[in-house]
Amino acid sequence: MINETFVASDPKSAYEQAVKKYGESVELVSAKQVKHDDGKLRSEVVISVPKTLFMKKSFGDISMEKIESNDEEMFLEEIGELKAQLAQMKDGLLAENKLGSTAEEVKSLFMKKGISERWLDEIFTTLIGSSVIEDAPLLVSYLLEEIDELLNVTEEELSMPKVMMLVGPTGVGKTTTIAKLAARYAYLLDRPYKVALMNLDSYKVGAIEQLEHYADIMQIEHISVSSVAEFKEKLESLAEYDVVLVDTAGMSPYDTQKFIKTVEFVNSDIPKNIEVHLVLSATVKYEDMEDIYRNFSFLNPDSVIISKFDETKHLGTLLNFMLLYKLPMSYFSVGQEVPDDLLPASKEYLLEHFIGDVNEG
Ligand SMILES: Nc1nc2c(ncn2[C@@H]2O[C@H](COP(=O)(O)OP(=O)(O)OP(=O)(O)O)[C@@H](O)[C@H]2O)c(=O)[nH]1
Ligand SMILES: [Mg+2]
Repeated sequence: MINETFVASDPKSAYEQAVKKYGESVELVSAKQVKHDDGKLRSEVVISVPKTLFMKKSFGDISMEKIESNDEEMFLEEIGELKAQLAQMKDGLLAENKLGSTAEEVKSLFMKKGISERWLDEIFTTLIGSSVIEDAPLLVSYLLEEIDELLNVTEEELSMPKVMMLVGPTGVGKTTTIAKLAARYAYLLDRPYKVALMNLDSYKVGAIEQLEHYADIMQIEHISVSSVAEFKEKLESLAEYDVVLVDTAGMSPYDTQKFIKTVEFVNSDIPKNIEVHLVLSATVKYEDMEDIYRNFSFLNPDSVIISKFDETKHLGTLLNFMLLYKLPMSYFSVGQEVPDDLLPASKEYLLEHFIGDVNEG
């Protein structure tokens, strides 16, 4: 695949240029706003297309053989060989220093619980030769400590006015979590914070009503906006609010148009600090994780809110996501009740639940 950057005054036009050139099947890699030398902000959208399509669209029908010179082919072949050799060496190392049955058992237990072999192998290679590797309880504690060290938690910080935007796949609990956060900030902390709720557009019938309903019950300001200009304007009018919680429509990782639209809001030049929280269900499937990360990462999430903790005992897949992508966690949603079922993120809580699962074997 080849990446190509398209530049325009806004991300939507930049993306449209890409679609015009390559068709609807372009894969979005990133979208951001960049200040150019002339001082103007422009949007850069990076897309990825198969190399053959790139050649065809960029150089017309010039024979591919000419472009793919012998040199390049040889170079690629050499890289391929080197890669294969490296993989062989790594396998050899692990096989040679055979882990031993205790370590193999612990490894397969963690793998069964959802932790990736790649991550485990990295840790085990550093332990080969040490006594830790022969003592199962010690080894389990060691692995848990490693996990604990790699996890990150963001402190709840409300001293500066801010906008918190919740994004994430469909149905993960964004709107419910917004209601819980609103109640927490407005009524449950050391002092009442001034909170407003905002809906970005209404992609779905009933989406606005759901948030409005919570706002009514809690007697909190609720606003719905449908354009970036309106977003900026409303935020200016909410200048004296401590927190503006922004609800967005659920996005399938493949719904490029919604991403492009949301990027425009995230990157807009607004008067307040904007924090993007990716809401991820604890029940996330291993095979969906990578797509979710790849697509939502271009909204530059500051942290992850984990929802539906109560719906699964198996947290390995989720832990694996946190270990791989190293995003800090901000809150845990542990049930449907507003406002009770919300906790500030805690490593202890996550690890305790994971250990419970590991102990069950
Ligand atoms: N068990 C459980 N259910 C939850 C939790 N959080 C939300 N839900 C439920 O999940 C369902 C969807 O919640 P919403 O808040 O509407 O999810 P959403 O992400 O806003 O959905 P879309 O806007 O459609 O993308 C509702 O039935 C919620 O009650 C949780 O932590 N645990
Ligand atoms: Mg919703």
